[in-house]
Amino acid sequence: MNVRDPFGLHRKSALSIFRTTASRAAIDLTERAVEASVNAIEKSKQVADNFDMSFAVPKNVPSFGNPQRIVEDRVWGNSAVTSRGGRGPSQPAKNSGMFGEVQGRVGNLFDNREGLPMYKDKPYAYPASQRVRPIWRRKRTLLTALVLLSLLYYFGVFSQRRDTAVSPKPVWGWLHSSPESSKTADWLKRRERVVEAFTLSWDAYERYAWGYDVFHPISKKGEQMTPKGMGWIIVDALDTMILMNLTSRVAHAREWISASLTYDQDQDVSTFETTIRMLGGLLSAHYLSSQFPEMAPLAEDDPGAAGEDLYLEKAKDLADRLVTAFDSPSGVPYASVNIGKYEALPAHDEGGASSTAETTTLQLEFKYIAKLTGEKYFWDKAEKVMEVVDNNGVQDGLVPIYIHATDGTFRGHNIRLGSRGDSYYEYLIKQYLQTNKQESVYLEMWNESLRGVRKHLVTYTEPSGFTIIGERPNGLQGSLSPKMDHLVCFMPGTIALSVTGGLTEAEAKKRSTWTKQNEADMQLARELMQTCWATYKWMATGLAAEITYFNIANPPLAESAPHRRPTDNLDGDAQAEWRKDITVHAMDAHNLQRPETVESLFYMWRITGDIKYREWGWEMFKSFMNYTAVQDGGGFSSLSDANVVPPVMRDNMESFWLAETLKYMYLLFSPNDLLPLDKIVINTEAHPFPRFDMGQLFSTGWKRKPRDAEGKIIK
Ligand code: DMJ
Repeated sequence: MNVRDPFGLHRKSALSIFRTTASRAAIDLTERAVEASVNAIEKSKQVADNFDMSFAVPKNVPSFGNPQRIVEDRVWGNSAVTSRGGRGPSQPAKNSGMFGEVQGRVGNLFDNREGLPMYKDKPYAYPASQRVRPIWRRKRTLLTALVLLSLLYYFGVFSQRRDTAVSPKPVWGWLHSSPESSKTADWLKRRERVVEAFTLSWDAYERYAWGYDVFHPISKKGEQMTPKGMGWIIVDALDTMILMNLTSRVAHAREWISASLTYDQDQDVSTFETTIRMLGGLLSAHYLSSQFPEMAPLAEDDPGAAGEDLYLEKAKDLADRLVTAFDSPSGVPYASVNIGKYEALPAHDEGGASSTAETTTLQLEFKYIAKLTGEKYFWDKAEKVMEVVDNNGVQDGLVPIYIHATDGTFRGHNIRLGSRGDSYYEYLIKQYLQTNKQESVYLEMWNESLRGVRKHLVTYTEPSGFTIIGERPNGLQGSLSPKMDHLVCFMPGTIALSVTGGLTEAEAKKRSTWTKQNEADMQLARELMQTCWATYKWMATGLAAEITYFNIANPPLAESAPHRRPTDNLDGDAQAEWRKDITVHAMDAHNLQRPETVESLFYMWRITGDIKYREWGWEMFKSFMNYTAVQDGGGFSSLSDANVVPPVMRDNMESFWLAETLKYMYLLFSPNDLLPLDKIVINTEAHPFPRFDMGQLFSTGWKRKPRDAEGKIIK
């Protein structure tokens, strides 16, 4: 039962009441509605109780007499942010509505925010239950909503009986209207289409699987991953809703987090997935709601309000459980954690080794929570992993995809930028950016790796000359496999980000620091972006496969070799020459609604300003609308085969569809001052965090060992 909006979950009852006159059904349904109101009142009492619980003093509250805290207090006490009052008169009123008005101001807000608010500065003596309204107000809300609903009915807003009718897949008139040119396209209108897609998906989840971790949009069922659920979808999607200003949905999600989310569950969870999605989602919700109160404004989030630190309290609780993963002999985290028992567990396969990317894609999250809480152990443990990995002295910065938590050495020789390798590279450059470019060690490692990628993994396809990043399954001395996971498509955007640091290319070029290498790296980013786009265009649905193979020369062309370049226009018939370069195996033809290509399109648009990246994103979005929508208001599903029309549906909605894919679409069509790229860093699950200075408490606690030109350690 939904306290916020009783009609959200009891819509069927409410509709039927107003359709049927003087019938037994009407009486039954009226009774159900009354029962619903009573339940709502009961529930609100329970929620009130739970709110009390959730604002008990959190575990491991920092000691206020601790010297770390004194240093940080001084730093934060001086910051403009901590001294910021409540919402000022110039700020918009609650629910001020459409996006432009709210978000048009967001860019300017960055200018005045010099630091991060400090969680541990907050008093914990919150008054009890302030986030729950008195019951009489709940009743009034309920009655008002009933009256409104009846009016809507009589005005014909509900044209179908949603309780019984099986509605076909949604058909959007705009999908088939004549194409607009890039110049005349209304990008804000396109962005609204993205919001519509998001709300369709979210509302389906809310209706059919609320509180479940997994959503099957065709069978309209939910499933839990842990006994009481982890909020997998709710927490992952939360910051997208904040950005989209979907206030009532944010309120519902927040209420669930407050009342129902608990980590006291005897259950193993993935260290990596839980960190990037749940910890990342909570931290980013904390960031957006505390720094941008105009977005989806809720009184509970306001500075000084009882619920202000809800997301951060949950994040701290979760981080305390997850951090046990790092308690290995080497400091490299184990693959799983039993969150209820605070106990780490090695992987079940690969001799217990962890995935390299998984152990090195926790750092942004743990460093940010260290900064917010002043708890240095989060920082130290996350940072230690980087030292252990680097002390292996791999050739040319390219790491095998498994690593032993026991002794910190790599297992096997498989090198790739797809699964298990990808975000190791992503977090090198992002760690450098997160701390305002103060930790040059990560830039050095990123540059070494990018040189290694060019030298060992980049080649060109035949006959058209697409640039690809292949794999070395048997190490750098083995052959190059011309296989690219969709996951690799984070690279074009990340390369561009590394070149400009988040500035536009035009701005970066004006700086005296601009080099020929920067030029070459931007060119590589552009070429890879086109390749990723080609993997979409090649498919019958216009949606890329999970894995794509390419036709390459034997031996493969070196990155520096002269080569053809594909045409920019990838339209055309089935016989078009560029199609010969690509193969998709039947077993790889699924599309999991993954974000990496639109993520890169977003970075490429922001950095280069080339409108074609926005257009490609729009085309991709239309393909998702055309081919992944499901019947009866179920939202959207991933596909088991994206290379046939109609596609074979998979009956699963990935949480990153809401957290990442639609968020990047939304940002791609938004004005560029919404989350300026040179002020934030976005985690691998698309959760934005602020950049910050390390301050007096934090520093880089390790140095690279001396190494030769290939990156091997000099003994
Ligand atoms: C997401 O969970 C993250 O982007 C991760 O880094 C890779 N895989 C998925 C999306 O494809």
